[in-house]
Amino acid sequence: MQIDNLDDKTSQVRPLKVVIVGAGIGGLTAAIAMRIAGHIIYESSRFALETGAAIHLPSNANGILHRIGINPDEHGAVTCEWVSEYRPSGERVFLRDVTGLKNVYPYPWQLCHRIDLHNALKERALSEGVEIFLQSKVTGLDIAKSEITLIDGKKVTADLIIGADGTHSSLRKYIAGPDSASKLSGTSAFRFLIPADAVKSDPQTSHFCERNGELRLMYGDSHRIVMYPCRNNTELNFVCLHPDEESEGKDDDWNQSASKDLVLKIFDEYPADVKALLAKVQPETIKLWKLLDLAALTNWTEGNFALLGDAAHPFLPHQGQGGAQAIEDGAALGALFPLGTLLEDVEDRLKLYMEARYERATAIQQYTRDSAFKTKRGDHGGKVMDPMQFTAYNFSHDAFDHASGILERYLTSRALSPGYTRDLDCLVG
Ligand SMILES: Cc1cc2nc3c(=O)[nH]c(=O)nc-3n(C[C@H](O)[C@H](O)[C@H](O)COP(=O)(O)OP(=O)(O)OC[C@H]3O[C@@H](n4cnc5c(N)ncnc54)[C@H](O)[C@@H]3O)c2cc1C
Ligand SMILES: *[C@@H]1O[C@H](CO)[C@@H](O)[C@H](O)[C@H]1NC(C)=O
Ligand SMILES: *[C@@H]1O[C@H](CO)[C@@H](O)[C@H](O)[C@H]1NC(C)=O
Ligand SMILES: *[C@@H]1O[C@H](CO)[C@@H](O)[C@H](O)[C@H]1NC(C)=O
Ligand SMILES: CC(=O)N[C@H]1CO[C@H](CO)[C@@H](O)[C@@H]1O
Repeated sequence: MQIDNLDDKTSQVRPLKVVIVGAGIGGLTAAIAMRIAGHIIYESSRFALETGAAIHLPSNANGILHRIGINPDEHGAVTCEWVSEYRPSGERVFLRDVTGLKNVYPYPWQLCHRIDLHNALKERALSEGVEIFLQSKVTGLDIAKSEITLIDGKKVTADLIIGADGTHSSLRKYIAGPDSASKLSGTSAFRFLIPADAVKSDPQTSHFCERNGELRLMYGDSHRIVMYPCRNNTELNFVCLHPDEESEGKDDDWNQSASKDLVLKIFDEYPADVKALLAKVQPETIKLWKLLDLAALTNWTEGNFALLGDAAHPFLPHQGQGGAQAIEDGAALGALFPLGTLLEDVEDRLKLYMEARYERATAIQQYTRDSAFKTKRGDHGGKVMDPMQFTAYNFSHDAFDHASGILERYLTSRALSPGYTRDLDCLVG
C-alpha cells in the first residue's frame, strides 16, 4: 500500500487523510459515503476470502445503498414478498404476504448475492477515486501516533483510521484489550446455493419455488434451515444452522468444505421433500462456517481511531442485520465527516459516531443473540421470538439522517458555547 500526498490545492481546507482497514461491506460503504462527502480514502484488504451466499438488504440498508449510488435491482437483488415458517415435521406455522411493506418503508426489503453486492460496492468505490490496496494486511496500530503497520513492516499515518476488518478483527484489541476476540457461539452453519431450475424441474421439490421472493424458515429446536432466493430468483440461498458438535468444523476458516452426507445426516429429522431439496447441492460448493459472537464492547473509538461493522459488533446471522448494520455505520461516518472537517475535530466527531450508532447496533446485536437457539456450548438464545417483531424499529431507521441530526445539534450547541461566541464578536463590531 502506498500513500501519496494528495492535498487538494484548490481548497483552503486540506482533505482529511482517511485510512480504512478492510474493504468488506462496511469498509467499502464508509469509503464511498465519506468520499462523496469529499474526503480521500485508502483501503487495505485482500479480497481473497470472498465467498458465495446471499445477504439481506432490509429497507434501512437499501436506502443507504441508493443514497451512495447503488441500486440493488441492477445487481440481481430479489424483493422479499413472502415470509413463511415451517416445523421440521413439515407443518406450516405461518405464511405472510409482506408485499405491503413497500407502502410502509421507503425502500424494499431485498435479498442479494454477497459477491454481487461486494462487486457493486467495489466498483462504486473505485469510480469515486477510492484507492484500494490489496494484499496489504494490517498487523499493527498505534493510536497515539495515528499510525498503522502493514505486514511488510511499512507504516502509514492518517488523520482518521477506521478498523473495518470484520469479525476476526486484528485492530479491535487496541481498543478493547487482548480478551476481545470473537468467541465461538456454539452454532455452526452450512451455507450453499442451489440453482432454482434444479428445484423447479423436480416434482418432489418444485413447490419450494411456487412463490417468488419467499424467505422460508424451517425451524426446529436446535436445527434451522433458512432458504431464500437471490440473483433474480435464479438461485436459492441456504443457511443450515446446527450445534457445533454435530459438524466439528475448524474455528477460523470461512472457506472450509463439508460433505453432502454430513448435511443430510444432520438434517435427517426433516421430511423427505426437504431432504430431496438439500440433496440437490453440488457437494464442492458446501461451506461450513462456525458462528462467532462477542459481548458488546464498551467503546468503539479512541483518539482518531474507530471500529466499524463486525469489528465493532459481530452478529449472529439470525435477523439478517449483520451486513445492514455495517452499512449503517459507514453511512453515519459519511454524515459526520463532511468536506471541510478539520483534523482537530476528528476525535469529537468519532464520539458523535458512537452516539449515533452504539445503542442501535448493540440492541440489534442482542436481539439476534436472543433469537438464536440454545446450544450446549453457547450461553445465549432460546427465547421465543417472532421473526417479524422488530422490523419496524430496524427497517425505518435512516442512519445518515440520524447522524446528520446529531452533528447539527452538536454544531449548534458548540456555536453557542463561550469559546465560540467570542468569534462572533466580529459580527457586532
Ligand atoms: C467471507 C464472508 C462471508 C459472509 N457471508 C455472509 C452471508 O452469507 N450472509 C450474511 O448475512 N453475512 C455474511 N457474512 C457476514 C456479513 O457479511 C458481515 O456481517 C458484514 O459483511 C459486516 O461487514 P464488515 O465490513 O464489518 O466485515 P466483512 O465484510 O467481513 O469485511 C472485513 C474485511 O476486512 C478484511 N480484513 C480482515 N483483516 C484484515 C487485516 N488485518 N488487514 C486488512 N484487511 C483485513 C477482510 O479480508 C474483509 O474483506 C460474511 C462475511 C464474510 C467475511
Ligand atoms: C475455497 O475452497 C475451494 C475448494 O473448496 C477452492 O477451490 C478455493 O480456491 C478456496 N478459496 C480460497 C480463497 O481459499
Ligand atoms: C437481474 O435482472 C436485472 C433487471 O432485469 C438485470 O439488469 C441484471 O443484470 C440481472 N442480474 C443478475 C445477477 O442476473
Ligand atoms: C470512548 O473513548 C473515548 C476516548 O478514549 C472517550 O472520550 C469517550 O468518553 C468514551 N465513550 C464512552 C461512551 O465510554
Ligand atoms: C432490538 C430492538 O430494538 N428491537 C425493536 C424492534 O422494533 C420493535 C417495534 O418497534 C421494538 O419494540 C423493539 O424494541
